[in-house]
Amino acid sequence: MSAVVQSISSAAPEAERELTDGFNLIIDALKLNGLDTIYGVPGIPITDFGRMAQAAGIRVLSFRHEQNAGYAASIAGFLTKKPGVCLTVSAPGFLNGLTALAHATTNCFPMILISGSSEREIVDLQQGDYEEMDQLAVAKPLCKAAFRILHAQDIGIGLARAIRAAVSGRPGGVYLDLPAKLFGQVMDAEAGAKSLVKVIDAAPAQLPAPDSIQRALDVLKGAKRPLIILGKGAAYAQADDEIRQLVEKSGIPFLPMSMAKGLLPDLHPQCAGAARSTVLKDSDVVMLIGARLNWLLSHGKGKSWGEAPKQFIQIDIEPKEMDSNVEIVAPVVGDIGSCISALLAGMGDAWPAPPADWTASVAKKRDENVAKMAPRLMNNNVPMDYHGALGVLRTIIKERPDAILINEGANTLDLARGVIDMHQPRKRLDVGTWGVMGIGMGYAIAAAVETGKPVLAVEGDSAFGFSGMEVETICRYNLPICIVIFNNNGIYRGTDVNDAGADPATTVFVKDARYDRMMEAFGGVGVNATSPDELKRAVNAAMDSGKPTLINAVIDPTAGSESGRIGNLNPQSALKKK
Ligand code: ADP
Ligand code: TPW
Ligand code: MG
Repeated sequence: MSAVVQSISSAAPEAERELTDGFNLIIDALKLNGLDTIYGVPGIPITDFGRMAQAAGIRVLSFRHEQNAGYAASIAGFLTKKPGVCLTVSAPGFLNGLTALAHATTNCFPMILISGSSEREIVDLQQGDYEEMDQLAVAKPLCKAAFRILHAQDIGIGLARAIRAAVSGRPGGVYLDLPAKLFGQVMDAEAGAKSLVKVIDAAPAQLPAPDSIQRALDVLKGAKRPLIILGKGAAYAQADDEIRQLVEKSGIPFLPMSMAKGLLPDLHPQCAGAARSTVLKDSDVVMLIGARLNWLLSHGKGKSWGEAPKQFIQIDIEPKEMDSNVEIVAPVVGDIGSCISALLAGMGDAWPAPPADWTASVAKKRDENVAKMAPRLMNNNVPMDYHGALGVLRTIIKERPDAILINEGANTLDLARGVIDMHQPRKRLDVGTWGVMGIGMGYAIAAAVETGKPVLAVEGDSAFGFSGMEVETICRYNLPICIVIFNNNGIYRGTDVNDAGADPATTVFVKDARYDRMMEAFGGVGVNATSPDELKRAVNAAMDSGKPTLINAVIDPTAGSESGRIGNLNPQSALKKK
């Protein structure tokens, strides 16, 4: 650092020159690149940075725990296609934020975790600095890229690299390590301004090879029972019009993955959401658009995919994704917007409709399943079961299609995903690739902040507990968030008993807890709802008023099943007592 000051001081006397420092350069670099919101928790060495960023017009949202700030940043990235920024203090704060950074990487969301860190010289000699940790090394395996900036004049380049790494190609999490000393480093203001980089075309279009498009069209044309699967990569791409055109022009039934619901409305005549097992089993050609063949699609093989031979076409920006689980006969590598445009151009004006017996059988199956479900959703049972409560929420989302639905839990997640139809793109945000509990309040806050839309968070009582303290944050920023807790007294069910001793069973919580009072403690609205009618009234009032609201929806503790819909993944001991 002294070198910088010396070289400047040879040019002009100190007093006459305008100076800048690390604090200001980081703020200027963020603003220059349109990164105008930071989610974080203050402390050494970033307290002053947060204040200065706020004074400079950056929105700085202070959370109660870094993990929630990190989840907020990750979903901000998904919603905006700009990296969401999370700011943490060293070691413990950094580690708290790291879970969310890994989550962003796993889910292909662009995010930058910026963390203060302690002095390199002391860390590297392991001399026990305040909050000592080699954060860069710890972050590396969990993110797409990790950088450290040691000199003020490198801030511009450092942030540019972080932005590009986060949003280009397959998006992901990036770690940016800022040692405490950097913030106070002083340099000439003019040279500082020149050192900043406004990133041009951060995520350049990646055009697919023309022959890959032709190959895909040839396979698609030969299909007797084609299926399109839309994943959250397709939602992220914001190529909504192109995707709709492709689906409608091809006439092929489509199946949306959880966070792709609403990309085309769930009530679209070609939607096969309610005929999922049929289309997976019976299809002969499957075109994946921004969806991986991971556990959520049973790796593209096995019982749920049926006996009939299957051919996969895959559209993805990540070449290494191809053949990851099964052979991909037509890989199409590029960004989804460019790939779909090329497919549309190649289809011409006379694309043949898929065989009518296939589309008719899919539609029939779907309509049967929807009809079977309908009466259960209209029940007004007390205590409520999941279906009675979800029937109400389904109607509310239909009437308020621009509201954003956040969803986590086990039964609360799986049943809500199936029951609540989505009508617009990127309105359903949930546990993602890891099925992680704890995204709830971070996602809700970022969704409200980034979009200005009303937010409805449908939360299992366990799921909510992972981020529940952020209700204070919601009240502090007065965000239009309505939280509905499906309170069944525990994880999966509220009825487990421990016969071996006085401790409660491992999956149950305090009976009949009143989560609504947590919201009241911070000045928000709390409601205890015991029937679908009460629930409906309370949610509508919350959505109308925009006031922070928490509704404790009392759910029959016997209604859920172990692990929701994925109980098959749960290993069971054959040696277990009782
Ligand atoms: P889901 O969980 O909904 O099935 P995944 O997260 O498994 O979806 O898959 C998303 C895929 O989308 C990833 O493989 C990612 O590389 C890809 N992807 C993300 N953005 C784009 C884009 N703009 N263009 C093409 N592919 C993308
Ligand atoms: C970070 C394991 C999966 S689902 C769940 C847990 C703890 C809670 C289910 O209970 P909830 O829903 O929310 O009350 P319901 O309606 O079925 O009663 N830690 C993390 N992530 C996961 N997925 C777990 C633990 C889990
Ligand atoms: Mg529960």
